Amino acid sequence: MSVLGPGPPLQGHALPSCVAPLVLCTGEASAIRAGICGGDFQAVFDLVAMQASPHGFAPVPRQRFPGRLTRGAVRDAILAILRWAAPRFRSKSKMQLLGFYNSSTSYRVRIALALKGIAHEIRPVNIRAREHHSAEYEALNPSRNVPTLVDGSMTLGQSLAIIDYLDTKFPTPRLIPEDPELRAHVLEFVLLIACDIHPLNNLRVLRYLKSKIGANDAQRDAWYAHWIAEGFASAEQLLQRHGGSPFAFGAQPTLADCCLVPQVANALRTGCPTEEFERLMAVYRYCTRLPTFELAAPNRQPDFVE
Ligand SMILES: N[C@@H](CCC(=O)N[C@@H](CS)C(=O)NCC(=O)O)C(=O)O
Repeated sequence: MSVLGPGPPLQGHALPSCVAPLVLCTGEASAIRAGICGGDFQAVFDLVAMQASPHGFAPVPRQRFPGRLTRGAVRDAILAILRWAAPRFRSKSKMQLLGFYNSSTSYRVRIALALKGIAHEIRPVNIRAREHHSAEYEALNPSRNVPTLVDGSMTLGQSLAIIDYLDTKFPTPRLIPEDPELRAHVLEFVLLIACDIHPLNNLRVLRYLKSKIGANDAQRDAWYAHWIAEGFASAEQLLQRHGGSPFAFGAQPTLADCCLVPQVANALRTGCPTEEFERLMAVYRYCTRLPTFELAAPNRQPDFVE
């Protein structure tokens, strides 16, 4: 008898399907008596250990689990996960994220949602087809850009405001650190990306360069590469001075990783040289191999096109 349901266990929006068999396992003493043992316990333990990993699903420190599996340890772990999961699934209407698969600001929020395991729906808005200029979208977000979060009757634009809202509502794992010094350095790094790099290379700016200033493709690409190179050089220095490992600022993911990964992904997609930025690239490579970050990647989104 297997206690794990089919499919990947760690998708934030699919969590109930992996919690359900665990509920079965805790709720039905008879099932335990009937012989959930050996490999099954190992499977539960692996799931629990993944949930408890530093990549942030449940507030269950990994070391709490003994090397030898006992029913009590597994039950405690499952209950901890359920306690953690309950507020995320209690509300009847899921949060909705309106965004575009290739938008780095939408990608920032998708990473935060995945790290926090918050159930949500993705509602694609095709910015290449100018859907963000529709009256319907403007009613939700007057800035006419993505992303927008809809949570019940509340709508919210600006990726950093959205992540701050999520961080306040679901503080585990915390993405904006509480420690004053760490928080200041994370925000310093984040604002460099969000205020100094990203706006210069945004779709509307690149379109304006071509349509109003008369830049050709090569000039537009040179503009893009210039601001990436200059911005990444500063970001690299910040990480070297204040950063950590394996995430940008140490053992836990923060808002810095939510912003770093999409910005590096954009630079790679547009062919900008990045290898000289060793710390940035090490963090990018580490993060993008993790299941949580993978869930948020552009090619995993419903509106993705090759
Ligand atoms: N500061 C905003 C920027 C949002 C933004 O510019 N999003 C881009 C996609 S990454 C967009 O919607 N661009 C549409 C356009 O430039 O027309 C945020 O962080 O949410």
